[in-house]
Amino acid sequence: MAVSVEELLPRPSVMGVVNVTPDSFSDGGRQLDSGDAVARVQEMAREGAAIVDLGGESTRPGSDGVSAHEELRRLLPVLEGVAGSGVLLSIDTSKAEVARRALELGAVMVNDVTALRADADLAGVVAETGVCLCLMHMLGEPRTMQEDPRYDDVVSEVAAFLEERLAFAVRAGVPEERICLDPGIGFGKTTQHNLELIAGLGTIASLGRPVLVGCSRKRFLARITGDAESLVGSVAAGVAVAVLAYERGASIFRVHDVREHVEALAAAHAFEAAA
Ligand code: HH2
Repeated sequence: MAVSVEELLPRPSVMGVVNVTPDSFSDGGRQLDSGDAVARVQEMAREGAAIVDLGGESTRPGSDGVSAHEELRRLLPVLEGVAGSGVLLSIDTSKAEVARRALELGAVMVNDVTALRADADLAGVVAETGVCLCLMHMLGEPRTMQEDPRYDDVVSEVAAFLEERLAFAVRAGVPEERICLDPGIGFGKTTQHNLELIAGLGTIASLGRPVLVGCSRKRFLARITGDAESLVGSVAAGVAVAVLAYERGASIFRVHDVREHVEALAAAHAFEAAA
């Protein structure tokens, strides 16, 4: 496989999220059964997802990591169940061993929330296999990242980080056209930081690579809608923010509610084409 991110996922593309974890913030536990997870992947494809991101380790605020063995135990039955069906899969992992196995089973993208900082072997696996790669910004680590995150200027600091990680990945042998960049909404950011990043997405898009955003169901959406407690944001608020992100240059939308985002982004796309 040797295609660019733009060819694989033209703007706008929806990336469905299927977590096979007992503790994901947004869909915790509901998809632990691998048969259900395979069915959900297929359903997302029917609803218009261009690709489905499969995760076996939660990265929600406060979460601890799991071993590669446990991640693979969760993921393998789902990867095997989807293989050969024609649905494009991305693998949400920071571990080379997990990525290698998922890519052998047909995944076409590695989504690394650590932007190649966690496992020194991951860049080599991506470079060798010729798949696409998402590099995401995160301040700190999931266990502690929401404890008082601070920036002088969140947009320029996140953009500078992504520019540096892009250069690192290219030096490690991953062609630039196979890389997309993600500001990491909710990863070491307050509600205000998240909003400033969405408003400033043009700065990140100007780095020249497609921008992926994941706002779906995140808790800052609950804060915006006046819910001070909920860990899960509303679908309507997520769709609104996705459309605003599209307008500011985002290309790929990582979401749990595929149909709603596909329809809203089709409307936004038609509007942009006519304007
Ligand atoms: N968000 C989450 C996980 N992976 N990857 C990228 N590239 N961008 C994101 O914004 C992103 C991500 C967290 O959301 P979710 O998968 O629903 O929860 P959990 O990590 O608890 O499984």
